[in-house]
Amino acid sequence: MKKGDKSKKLLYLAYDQGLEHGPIEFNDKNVDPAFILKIAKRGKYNGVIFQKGIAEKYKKEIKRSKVPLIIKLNGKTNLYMGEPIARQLCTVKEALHLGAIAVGYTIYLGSAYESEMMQEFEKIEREAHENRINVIAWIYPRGKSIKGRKEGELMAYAARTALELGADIVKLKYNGNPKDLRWTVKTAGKTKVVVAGGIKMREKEFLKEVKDIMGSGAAGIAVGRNVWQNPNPFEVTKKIRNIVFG
Ligand code: FBP
Repeated sequence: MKKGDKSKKLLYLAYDQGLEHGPIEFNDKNVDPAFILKIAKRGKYNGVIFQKGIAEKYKKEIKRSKVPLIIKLNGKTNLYMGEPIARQLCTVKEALHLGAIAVGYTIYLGSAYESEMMQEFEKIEREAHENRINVIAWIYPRGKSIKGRKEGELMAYAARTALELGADIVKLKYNGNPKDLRWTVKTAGKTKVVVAGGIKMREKEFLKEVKDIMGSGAAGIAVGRNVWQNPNPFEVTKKIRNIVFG
């Protein structure tokens, strides 16, 4: 991806929910990372997002599929309680070794541990850029401090934080308001905005949301559950592609 080129559209397939939410979200088919790779390959996704463990264990399948690999460098389970923090679990060096074309890292904006995550992110970013790979910042406002703050404002704050920190791409959650997202994209400057898919919704509603997201100037989406929980992941991918690249 050319730095600062906001015109290139992006479609990523996220599959780190096994760690973040647990296998409760999977069925007999989508529990298998090899099936996810099939969706990503056939759907010509710009990248599939895995944690290090899956990237290691399915190295052969990933290589064979030729799907660009993005490794999420930090994470946590949803059993953890307290102020949100996700620490680094994989290094940039390991990700490069596994063939990653980009790395991702979550910062819980507003958390009592925000500064720790920002500092870890900064080190990762420096190493990634030295090695000429992109860094995607998942920026999710969370924790006690954000209570009472407007979602739209926080979304724009997340985007601006990503720009200030030097992320190439920011992945954030959409508040459902296209006007707020338009402003968010502006605040991100040369950092590209991709929107997370969120909890599984009716296909029609989800596609409408993707239209709004793209209409607001976002670079694309990084979707998980709304694709691999869909009974027809290949079909819904085609529809999403038509909106994102169409
Ligand atoms: P979905 O499209 O399934 O929502 O995935 C996007 C994502 O950012 C994943 O990468 C991650 O596992 C999950 O959402 C985290 O969601 P949350 O922190 O809200 O539980």
